[in-house]
Amino acid sequence: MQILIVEDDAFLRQRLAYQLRENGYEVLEAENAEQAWQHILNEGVRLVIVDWILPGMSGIEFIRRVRTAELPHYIYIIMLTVRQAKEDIISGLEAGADDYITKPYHLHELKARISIGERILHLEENLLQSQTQLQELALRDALTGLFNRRAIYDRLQTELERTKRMTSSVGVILVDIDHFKQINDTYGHLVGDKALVHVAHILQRATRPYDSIGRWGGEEFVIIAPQCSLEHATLVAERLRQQVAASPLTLEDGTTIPIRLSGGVTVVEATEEGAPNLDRIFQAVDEALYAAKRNGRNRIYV
Ligand code: GH3
Ligand code: MG
Ligand code: MG
Ligand code: MG
Ligand code: MG
Repeated sequence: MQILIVEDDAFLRQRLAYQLRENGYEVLEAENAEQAWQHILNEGVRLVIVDWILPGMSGIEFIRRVRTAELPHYIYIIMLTVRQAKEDIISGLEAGADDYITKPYHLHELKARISIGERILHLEENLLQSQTQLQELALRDALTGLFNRRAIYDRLQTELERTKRMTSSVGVILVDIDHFKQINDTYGHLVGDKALVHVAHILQRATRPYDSIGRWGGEEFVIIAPQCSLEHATLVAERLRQQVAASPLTLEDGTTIPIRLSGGVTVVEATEEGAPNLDRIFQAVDEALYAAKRNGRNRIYV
């Protein structure tokens, strides 16, 4: 834990810095508010002990600046000052200080108050972490770990925006497992789930890291391939079909279950006028997929 001491009295500052370092803290020092502000911006300081009376910007003004700034993290601020009138304490806290200690300070008490700050900062850290995890989770399909339908929609939207600037095209592939219902009916729903996870892994392995793969519906998967011509997208889809066909699902008892895919492919050209309509794109791959189904399955159509 890094602590920033903002104190213009060099003797006081150095003594406090020494004491805190002795107690295992990493300490940064600033002799005025401007220096302190730079430390916050550049060093990612999270806990500050600040004097009230400083040359230039006062401790109170500094606190107000921190509180009104849009910083990525909360800054825990302890005001440490000789001013001990009730109204001063109130002003300090109202300006945004989290705690207020008067000089001369008692080191043990100061350390106890620093630990309050550490607890608050840890709470914030945990909160941010679980928020990030939730946001990531909200993009994923629970069974396969692939992107879900909404995330794939967003990805395609983002790719299309990028495409407008880069004059490249985006390939969109929709694949659907053939006669998947039969796998469920013959081996049960759990094995059906295994087959979905199995196919998801193959799709992930067989595509480029910057392709986005999502579960579009029950046994349908979408691949968004940036910077990809129609020819190339068709090759990719064909490769996926072949790899799935060549990798049957093997159960624990040795049973092997062949899996086949049908697929539809389309490409969105960068030259296309205006913002391409996402629904129209998915309609195009859907129609291609159903043509592949009608014409015998286990094949890719454009
Ligand atoms: P087709 O070749 O025409 O695509 O035939 P199909 O049997 O694959 O297609 P159909 O749409 O008739 O059946 C899809 C099946 O997928 C029906 C549904 O119960 C099953 N399904 C959908 N989601 C899941 C899932 O999460 N797990 C399992 N095990 N089955 C699912
Ligand atoms: Mg001072
Ligand atoms: Mg199917
Ligand atoms: Mg069907
Ligand atoms: Mg289907």
